[in-house]
Amino acid sequence: MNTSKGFATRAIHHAYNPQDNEGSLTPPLHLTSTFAFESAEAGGEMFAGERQGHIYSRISNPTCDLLEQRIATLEGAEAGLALASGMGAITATLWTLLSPGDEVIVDKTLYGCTFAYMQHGLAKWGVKITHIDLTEAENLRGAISEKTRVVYFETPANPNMRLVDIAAVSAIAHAGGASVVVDNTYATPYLTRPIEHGADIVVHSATKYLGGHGDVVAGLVVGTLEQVTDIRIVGMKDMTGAVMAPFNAMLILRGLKTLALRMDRHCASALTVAQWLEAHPSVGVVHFPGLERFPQYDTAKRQMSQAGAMIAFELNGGLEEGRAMMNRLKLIQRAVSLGDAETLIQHPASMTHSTYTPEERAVHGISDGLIRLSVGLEEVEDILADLAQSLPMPADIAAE
Ligand code: 3LM
Repeated sequence: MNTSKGFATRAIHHAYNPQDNEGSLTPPLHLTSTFAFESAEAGGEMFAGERQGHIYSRISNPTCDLLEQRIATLEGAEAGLALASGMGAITATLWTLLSPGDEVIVDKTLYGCTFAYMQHGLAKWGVKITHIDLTEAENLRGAISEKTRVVYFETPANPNMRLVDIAAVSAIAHAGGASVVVDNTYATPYLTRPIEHGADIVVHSATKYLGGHGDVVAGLVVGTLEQVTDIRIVGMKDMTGAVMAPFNAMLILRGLKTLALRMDRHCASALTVAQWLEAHPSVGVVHFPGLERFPQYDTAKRQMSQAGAMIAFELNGGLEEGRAMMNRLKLIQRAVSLGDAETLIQHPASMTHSTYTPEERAVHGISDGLIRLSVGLEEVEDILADLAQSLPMPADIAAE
């Protein structure tokens, strides 16, 4: 692992030398499903794990392999794995780590499909899912038992921006014999590297900031070589088949080259937008780790190099006013997903988190009035102008 060079340099160069490929500056795209063995014996040895090499692209592929090495170095991990989607990464990981009778302790808030996978999927196969408030790491001490195999959380959490102290939770989880899996989609390794804080495995929806251009669905996992090999062979190859297409690996490799540059711009604009929203008379609460009033501002300072570019907020007029505001937007696009060049807005309760029942949303801290904004790469003045023309002023509300 070459960690002597800086983050942006490794995102561009790590593990590739053009001279190994006839000078081709861009790494080759290996569009192949299968690989020819030099001899019958060599093929047999590869299947037996006695010889290195590619066998079939549901197990490994050289283009995906380069991406796997890049994400591993950026996260400070030993090894990486490329999968078909973020959900492919999460499910392949958990199908590998868990058996019936095991328990997973998860934070109160999760992305909607991760919540559905756990509640409707894993639970059906005899895995106990226990939600606790992991924003207070000490809560884990009372909840963990010898059945707890995995502690799982997102930080910041989708959609309400809760932060989990990775180091504090990891220390308690490890003392209790559990592994820590962190979904680092919102922060990206540019802002937070969970393994440096003690986590064991990191999962990503690479569909978001890592790809960065809204043109590909993809997922990644990093951990030790042993963990990643298990997830590759059990979770990816056999249990889900959720393998990344080599072309998609190229798109993510391209995205990674500008990750640092894009994140700096995303984060600077989001801070401006969050401060502007906080000062707006129609806006109630703004959830953004870069605001001093954010309840976990100190955790953010310790764990994130910048506050990210996702903002959740509520209007004083609640859901009805929020929907009307979303419909008045002209530049900002009404769409789920995040981390794209375009600024995106969505309503979690009816969209990304509609996999929760209304009662579950109430328990898990996802209010009906919450609106989620993914601040894009446009000129921040244009983003603010669109928000300004769409947000009601108190006088408008009084007149309605
Ligand atoms: C979304 N999120 O709009 P894919 N982990 C996190 C995520 O936000 C997501 C995944 C995993 C959204 C997608 S909602 C229908 C659209 C924190 C995805 C899953 O499988 O690559 O989509 O990742 O919040």
